[in-house]
Amino acid sequence: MGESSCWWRKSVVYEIYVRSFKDSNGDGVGDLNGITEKLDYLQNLGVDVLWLTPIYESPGDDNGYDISDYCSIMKSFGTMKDFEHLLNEAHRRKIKIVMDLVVNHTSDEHSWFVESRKNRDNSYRDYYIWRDGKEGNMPPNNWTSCFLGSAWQYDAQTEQYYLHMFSKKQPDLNWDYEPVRKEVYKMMRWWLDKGIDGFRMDVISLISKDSRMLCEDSNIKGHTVCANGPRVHEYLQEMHREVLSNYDIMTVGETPAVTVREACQYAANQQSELSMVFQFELMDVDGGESGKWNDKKYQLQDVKAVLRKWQEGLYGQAWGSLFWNNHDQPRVVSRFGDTSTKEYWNKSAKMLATALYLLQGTPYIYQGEELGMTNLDFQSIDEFRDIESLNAYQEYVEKEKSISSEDMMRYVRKSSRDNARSPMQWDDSENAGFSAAEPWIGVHSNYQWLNAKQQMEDKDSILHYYQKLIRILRENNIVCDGKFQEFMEDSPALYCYRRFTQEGEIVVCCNFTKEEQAWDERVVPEGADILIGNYEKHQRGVMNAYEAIVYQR
Ligand code: TEU
Repeated sequence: MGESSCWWRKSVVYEIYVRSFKDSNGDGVGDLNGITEKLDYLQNLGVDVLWLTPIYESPGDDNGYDISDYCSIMKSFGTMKDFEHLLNEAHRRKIKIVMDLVVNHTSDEHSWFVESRKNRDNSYRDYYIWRDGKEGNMPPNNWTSCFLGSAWQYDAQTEQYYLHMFSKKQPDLNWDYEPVRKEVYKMMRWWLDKGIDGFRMDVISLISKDSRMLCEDSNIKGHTVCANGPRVHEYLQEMHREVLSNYDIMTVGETPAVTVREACQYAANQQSELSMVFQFELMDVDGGESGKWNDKKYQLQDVKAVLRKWQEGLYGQAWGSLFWNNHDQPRVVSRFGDTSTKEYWNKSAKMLATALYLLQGTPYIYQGEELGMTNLDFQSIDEFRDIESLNAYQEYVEKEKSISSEDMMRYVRKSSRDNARSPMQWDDSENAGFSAAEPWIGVHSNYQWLNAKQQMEDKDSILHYYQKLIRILRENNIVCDGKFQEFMEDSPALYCYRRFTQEGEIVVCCNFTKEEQAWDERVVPEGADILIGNYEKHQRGVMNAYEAIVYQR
């Protein structure tokens, strides 16, 4: 597929965490018909593509990222008919649907694994990664899973260990075994033939394990060792040849621990693997992935350095994504903005969207971000549902006793994945209009004033600002193609850059602080107009608290 059909470069993606978006049948769990009900809302917002988190049959150990059947729908989400209806209704509104593809691992309840663990001669044995333990019945190496504990689980039935980079109910598939790849490609074609518009590929950078490393200890984390393994590009090129190249779709690779150089291979403009990468370096600026349970606050210079590196590194070579948060990350306005007053909350949420989405790359808006939804205010660990947070609490507070319960609660409220997973706040009725029943996870107590209904009526709302911004992102060639140049790189308060083509240029300036900042507006070209901003009146040369302003010539 040539570059000409890269429609996804001018698209705005909206991520839906299905379980928490809208419950249509009153069981406290979001579902497919709930999404269909809200398509008009999404069309109004102006997004082009919906990425649905996994909707397949799953025991739910990791909220659907543990799949037991790739070709059927999770019962609590609805039926295949409901899915087809959603797809049709979305397409009717010119909205595309991208599905989550989770093929680094399956659930241990998937029939392949049920077979695989039966005996060593089973024809599915090599679908997974089995190894003998080390002497003294120790795991083959010292890797830890992303959710803590060993990445190896002993299985008494066949007296071997299997590898799981995530929970022990998520055994890793063995991509070196050709039948696994064939099965995955077959399943992908099956979904594409139904008419879906692409895949978001879960931890796709981890699929190729270096077999020499599997029995070696290492002093870096297991999932970092596995990232960008020896045959990952070979497999993705094979997948592209056999499946992806036959459809006009978008593919986005979730690629933890990817370098700019690797990204230029995964998502090269020539398109022999994926449409774009989704990388996490920005999420590391405050401890993020490498040690999220802490109090660390970000520094604007670190944010700017990461953005600069990726803007310059991918330009003209490859394509990337722009995101502030997703279903695994805390809420952007709580993390990078200011929720201390309603005024600052409103202004900083708009400023953050402006700062990021006018860069080059496909924007990913996470449900509720367009309302400025905030981190949770849960008081007790019992209110959390996320396996990662619960395991960490158990490990550090209860087992190791290395963190006090009070500190850990603060860290969890800052970094837990559940911050993003509380129910979407639709209105001020009970359960925020998400469900008629008690939701599977608590609603944020601020729903009475922070909700979609209120913001639809309020012209100054974050929602209206997102609508306006999205319209610009979809139409503006400079935003899509322009080269990036930064001003005032060293400023710890202002983020200021220009994007330019031969056609014209835009200049963006954002104040990340509540203090007024002086800005030398000579960088704004003569005759430029204001394209968008979050203050009614902009005072030349002065950036107000959390002000964002964009000029275009
Ligand atoms: O996340 C993969 C990933 O890179 C994790 O390190 C993630 O960033 C972590 O959850 C942050 O705390 C994907 C999915 O997005 C996540 O929801 C799944 O739990 C995980 O894969 C396993 O499928």
